[in-house]
Amino acid sequence: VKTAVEGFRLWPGALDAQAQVDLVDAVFARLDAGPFYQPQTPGGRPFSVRMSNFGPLGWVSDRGGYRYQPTHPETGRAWPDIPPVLLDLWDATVGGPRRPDACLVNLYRDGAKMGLHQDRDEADLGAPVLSVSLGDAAMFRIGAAQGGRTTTVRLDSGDVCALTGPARLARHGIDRVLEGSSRLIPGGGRLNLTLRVAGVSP
Ligand code: MD3
Ligand code: FE
Repeated sequence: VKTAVEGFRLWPGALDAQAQVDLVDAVFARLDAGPFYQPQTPGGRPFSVRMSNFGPLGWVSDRGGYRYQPTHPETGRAWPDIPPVLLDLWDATVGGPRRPDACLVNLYRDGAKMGLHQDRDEADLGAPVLSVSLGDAAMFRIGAAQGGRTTTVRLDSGDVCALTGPARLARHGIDRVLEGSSRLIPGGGRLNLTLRVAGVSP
């Protein structure tokens, strides 16, 4: 896929139908231990996206700012483990010296979207990010870190994308979700799983 950003890689349909069902099962099996919640921006506004995390570290946002922390902000419990199949997918796609220690789980329902932003709360901004889309399709927007022109890419259920090198600091967001375009997610909507190397090397 041609985009404005070098280092953006897309594997359309990387996960077949059965792999998508299995991954949704793996996510839902962990939600009792790490339920979705609605984070707030540092300015005190609620995100329209609901979030949870898997792994040693999870991305959270509240009036104290953006950060990674080892526990769920509402339950105080450790985040559930990252589904092993996602670590295998990391190895098979971006690989590298370090495996991810954080998996942000975003749930888009009822018109939820995500404004244009950069991801820069991770300790090593040289490490890649890997993203898996499940459920309803979404229109994803991406442009260079410095600003300027952006490109829209449709992300369908089972698509995997990687952000490496210059794309790591790209501006990106989700303009809209095509509600009802998939029946994969119980209760409907779109799930996005993002694997990151968030913490410092052990
Ligand atoms: C480009 N999530 O969680 S995934 C996020 O679909 C986030 O939920 C979107 O942006 C979603 O921060 C987009 C694709 C993605 C993920 C991480 C990136 C694109 C990225 C990091 C750097 C550049
Ligand atoms: Fe992001």
